[in-house]
Amino acid sequence: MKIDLISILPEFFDSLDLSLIGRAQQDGLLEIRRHNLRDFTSDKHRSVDSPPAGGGAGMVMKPEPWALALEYVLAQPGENSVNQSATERPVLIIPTPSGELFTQQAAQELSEQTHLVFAPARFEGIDERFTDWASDLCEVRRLSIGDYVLNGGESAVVVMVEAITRLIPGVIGNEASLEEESHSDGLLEYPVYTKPAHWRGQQIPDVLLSGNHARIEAWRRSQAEERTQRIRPDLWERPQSC
Ligand code: 6GU
Repeated sequence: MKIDLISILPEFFDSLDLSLIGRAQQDGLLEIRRHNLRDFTSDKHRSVDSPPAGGGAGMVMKPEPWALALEYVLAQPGENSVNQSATERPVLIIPTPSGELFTQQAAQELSEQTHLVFAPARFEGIDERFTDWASDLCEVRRLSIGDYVLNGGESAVVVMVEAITRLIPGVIGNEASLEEESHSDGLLEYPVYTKPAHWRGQQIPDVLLSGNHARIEAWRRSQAEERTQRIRPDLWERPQSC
């Protein structure tokens, strides 16, 4: 998978070179490229924002630097082993608190794509005409990571890239763990324990020491269901995927 990140703060994404995502890049499973939006300006001050049409507080990002940056990343060929199908449209992700909710299902869908471009805005957002213009070149998705407001979309990009790329085969070492974690089956994950069996006056539930795998599985399922009903009744009421 090829991922382009366009921002006025490209250093924000340095954490993506660490740990499993860093390794996946070294292994050629993933190619993450960062671009400074200001490189696509032509004025002396490299300005990317301007006051909102119609007045009001804050500043709005001008569409032209974004359009030039998007044209640039779409014209770049992928490197060696990171292949891209010519038929598949790239997906442009615009992080915004006014977008649709980024869920595990969205992460799964996006993990099956070959080329993602992220356009995180600062200030009050990007001129809406950029989105309309870009939809001729890409599939555009406006996504929010939750019902709260961040100073800019960069931290949301780090969250989304991590959630998406860990679903690419080979990125995390232990693929089986993907099936058991929270949200993969529409439920929150069951509680987990490790040795020692007695710790500061608390014990591991007996069933986990029984060696009876069917009983252990049934116990975990009922714990996951109980936890989901108690902590996230909204998830419980939604139809479950498995
Ligand atoms: Cl994607 N961006 C910003 N700025 N705030 C957010 C968000 C995104 N998702 C939730 N809040």
